[in-house]
Amino acid sequence: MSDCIFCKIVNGDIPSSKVYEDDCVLAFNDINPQAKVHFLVIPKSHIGSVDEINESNSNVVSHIFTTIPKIAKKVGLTNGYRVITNCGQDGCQSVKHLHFHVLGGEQLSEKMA
Ligand code: DGP
Repeated sequence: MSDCIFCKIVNGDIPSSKVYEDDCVLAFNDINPQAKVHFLVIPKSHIGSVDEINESNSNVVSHIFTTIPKIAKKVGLTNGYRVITNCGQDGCQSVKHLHFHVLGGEQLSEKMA
């Protein structure tokens, strides 16, 4: 998607602080961190949100969730972390490219909403 910020990060048109990359997944530090450690994990192929996950693209989502614990270990999240994805307007999704926030590095709030 030519007008998608995260597709531009995948393509290298916008710089990012990468924490992990493979053939189908990219993880990079959030520009506006909400915790001591806050990175985003995205599929390289454009999926708009959780609402667009289906039988034909869910393999990359599965891959993301097997990759997150490996990245978490790599960046030192040994005491737990939180994984969040915002979806659509009510979910306050600002970037319309599926992404999973991984937050940690400190005790997080019990509140999620
Ligand atoms: P969400 O509200 O769930 O759509 O979160 C989008 C996140 O993306 C938000 O925490 C800030 C982050 N973000 C937006 N633009 C950029 C960018 O250009 N670079 C990086 N590293 N993060 C970005």
